[in-house]
Amino acid sequence: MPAKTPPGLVILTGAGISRESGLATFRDPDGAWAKHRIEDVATPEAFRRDPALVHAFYNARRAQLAEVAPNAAHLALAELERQWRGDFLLVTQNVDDLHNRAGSRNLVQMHGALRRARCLHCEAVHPWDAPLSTATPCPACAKAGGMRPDIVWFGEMPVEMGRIGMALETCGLFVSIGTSGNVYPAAGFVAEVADRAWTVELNLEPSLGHSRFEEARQGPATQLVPALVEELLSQWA
Ligand code: BV8
Repeated sequence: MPAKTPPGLVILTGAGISRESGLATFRDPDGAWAKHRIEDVATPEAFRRDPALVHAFYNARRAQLAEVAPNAAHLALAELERQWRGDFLLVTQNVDDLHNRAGSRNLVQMHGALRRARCLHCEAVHPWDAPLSTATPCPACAKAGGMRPDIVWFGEMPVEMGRIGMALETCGLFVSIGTSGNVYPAAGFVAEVADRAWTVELNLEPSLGHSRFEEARQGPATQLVPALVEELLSQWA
């Protein structure tokens, strides 16, 4: 009797999964936004108003990536993807590169990536590790003044929403990890799949949307995620 094909699996992660790697979350008391209001650094208007402040905010976070590494939660998700025999998609709200470095491949960074820059003059996108400023010339069109982080700010459309929508359409398992459930459209995914998928939230504390999940487990990601991966793989080996 062939083993049953596992259901489609969609995993959503937020800043909480990177916390134990040493990256600040957004809304925790010591979070990245404790020092800045969202309106001052993560909107197109903020960038037009004070590009130097916005560049400084992202330059600091980009530079920090060189000092951190994926943790046990990131690595467990990469292992789950390698062994999962059904459809698998990892959707992250995070702009750090820790899932990429952990080996995740079926990965969508729906809010963009710190290690990419985009030119407002010619729309070219470039891998980017250096600091950005208004003086930075675009490697493609050579014009300065238009280089911005390739990050989705508030009021901007998240990327690959079609691919995410298709995965949500057919998933039977939805796992949310390390997100407060503040930001849409990501915070709305659980409601989209509730009628057809088993839904579980792994978070340090109950998120805003915890009651929408069939199960909510509290604890640090580096403990809860490897345990859930082991559970899923033994259930669907
Ligand atoms: C859009 C890039 C439409 C920047 C980010 C009213 C209602 C509904 C929606 C809206 C509304 N008003 C405005 C909106 C839309 C808006 C929105 O949702 N606003 C919120 C604030 C209400 N959304 C948008 O604008 C989105 N775009 O809607 O477009 C559209 C349609 C057509 C055409 C054009 C546009 C775009 C949103 C993207 C914004 N960019 N990031 C940057 O990174 O600097 S969002 C930002 O928040 C980050 O990506 C972050 O990941 C994300 C979500 O935060 P979390 O990841 O959840 O982080 P947080 O700190 O909040 O929570 C961490 C959690 O981890 C906590 O619960 C904590 O307990 C837990 N934790 C901590 N340690 C651990 C842990 N868990 C486990 N283990 C641990 N060790």
